[in-house]
Parts: sequence; structure tokens; C-alpha cells
Amino acid sequence: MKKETILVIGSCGQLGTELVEALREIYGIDQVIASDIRKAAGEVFESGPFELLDILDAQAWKGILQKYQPTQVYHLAALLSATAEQQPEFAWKLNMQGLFHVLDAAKEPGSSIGRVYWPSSIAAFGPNTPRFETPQYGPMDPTTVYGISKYAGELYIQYYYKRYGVDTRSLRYPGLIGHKSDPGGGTTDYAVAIYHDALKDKQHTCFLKEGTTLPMLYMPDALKATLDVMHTPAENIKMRMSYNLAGMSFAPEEIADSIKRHIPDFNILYAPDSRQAIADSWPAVIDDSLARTHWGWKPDYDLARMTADMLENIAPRYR
Ligand code: AKB
Repeated sequence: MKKETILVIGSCGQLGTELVEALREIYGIDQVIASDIRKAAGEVFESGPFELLDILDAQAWKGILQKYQPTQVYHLAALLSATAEQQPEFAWKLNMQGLFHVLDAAKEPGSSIGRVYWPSSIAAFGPNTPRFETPQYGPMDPTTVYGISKYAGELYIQYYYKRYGVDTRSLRYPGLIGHKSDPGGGTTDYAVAIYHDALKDKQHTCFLKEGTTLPMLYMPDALKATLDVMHTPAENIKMRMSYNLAGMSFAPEEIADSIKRHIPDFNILYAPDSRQAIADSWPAVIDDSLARTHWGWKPDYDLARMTADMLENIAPRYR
């Protein structure tokens, strides 16, 4: 296997934390450089190379490139939907300029960067997108700054692939659910908090209302999809915007019911806030047939299996 040096930008977020761990298992600890604007506590960041990096700082970015000469970059740093709405100008700057720093470095003649991973999201869809069996191509009219930046980013990664030959790969993540790190400012994040509240208080107040079905994905499946799309031979990646990706879809009352099977006296209350409008503009069920056909995507977890695993892994914290 060719020796790879992998840089993960935004490594302290919900996905980054687990991705660094998974990449270090594959490539070796020293070959995977974690980086973020601030260092999170945790074994994964103590046990291998870590760099403080603000991806908006062009000089610092250049320094990291010179120091490590990464062959693959996973660029995850972004503000998520709900947080981005609180600071839309900064969110646009971070989400877009950060991406350009990575793409421009990758397009330089003789660049060490052979492959770039950048995540998109279901937030790239909008109210005029079909909500059920949401197709890969269709009306895209995102209503949030986060969604607009994801849609624009998708077009740009495709542009850099077609115009400059940068090997860009991307997935449209549904809401991600994991137990190893806290979520960071998303509209789907209630689906993580609910497990913690169930174990702590046997009660959760949901910021979305009953019946709000959203697409979701359990972290082991998200990691599998991310690594698979990056490891698939380039000729199989026939979609250079971002692949639709699906795991499961559920509404708050359905995840609550799955928790009640383990904690019968668990109770859910509803207090919808501004995040409801964001959720209402997103699809409910995604058609991910292109990912299945092109590189064999298939999720392992449904709601029942995820709930059992989440509760088992989180429970020791609250004993
Ligand atoms: C969010 O809710 O903002 C994210 C996403 C769906 O991209 N989890």
C-alpha cells in the first residue's frame, strides 16, 4: 500500500473525533494528523499528531501543508445548521473560504494532495425538494446559510474535479448520531440528546414537534460510508457533487418509542423552537440508490439496533 499521510481538518467535531480514530486504525497513528481550531480533551487527540489550525488562516494552512505534505485531506470544519443561523456571515465565510483553501491547495501543480473529502448534508435540499424518496437530482432550494453553503460547495467540488482534476469525494449526510462525542449545533441533534436525557432524567423535551420525520444515520454507518467513498477506485465515483446517503428515517415519537422498549417510564415532551422551520424544509426519506450502485453502500443499523447500542454505550456515564 502506498504510504499515505492524512490530514483531518475539524477533527474535534462529532464526526471528526471518530473518523480520526478509524483512520489511525487503518493507516497507523502517526500517518493521521488531527487538526482543529481548538484542542478537545480525549485520548484520540493525546495519542497521535495534533495541530491547532484555523483553516481561514492562509499562512497557518500553508505551514501545515509544508510540514506534513498530506496525500488525503478530510475537510470537516464547518458551522452546522442551527449555529450558522445565529452568525450567518461568519458561517458563510468559514464554510466557503475554508473549502477554497483546501481545493486551491489541491489544484496546485505538484500538490501532495491526491484526494479531498468534504461533507455535504441533507441541508442542501429545500422545501421544493420531494420529501419522500428524495432523488439525487431535483429541485434544490436550501433555506439556511448552512444549506446554501453546502449546495454551493457541492457545485464547487464538482467544478474543481472537472476543471482541475482534483479528486473530490463527498456525501450528503443525514443527521448523524453517535455516543463518543457531543453534537455541535445541528437541527437533528435532538436525536443524540434524547438518549442522554433518557438515561439521566427519563424525560426529554424535544425542540421539534411530533411527526417531524428526518433522515438519520448511526455513526458506525457514517464512518463506513465515508471510508468506503474515499477508498473506492476513482473510476467508480461517477457522482462528483455529493452522493445522497440514507440510513433510517424517524420522527421524535418513534425514537422515543424505541427508547421506551428499554426504559419503559421514559417520557417525551415537545417544545418546538426555530429549528422546527429548518427541519420542515428538509427531506424525510432519501433515495440513495446511486451510492448503492456505484460503490456498494448499505447501512447496517436500523432504529432498534442503534437505540440498543446507544443506550448500552452511554449508560455507564450515568450510573
Ligand atoms: C444539522 O442538523 O445541521 C446537521 C446536518 C443534517 O447536516 N446534522
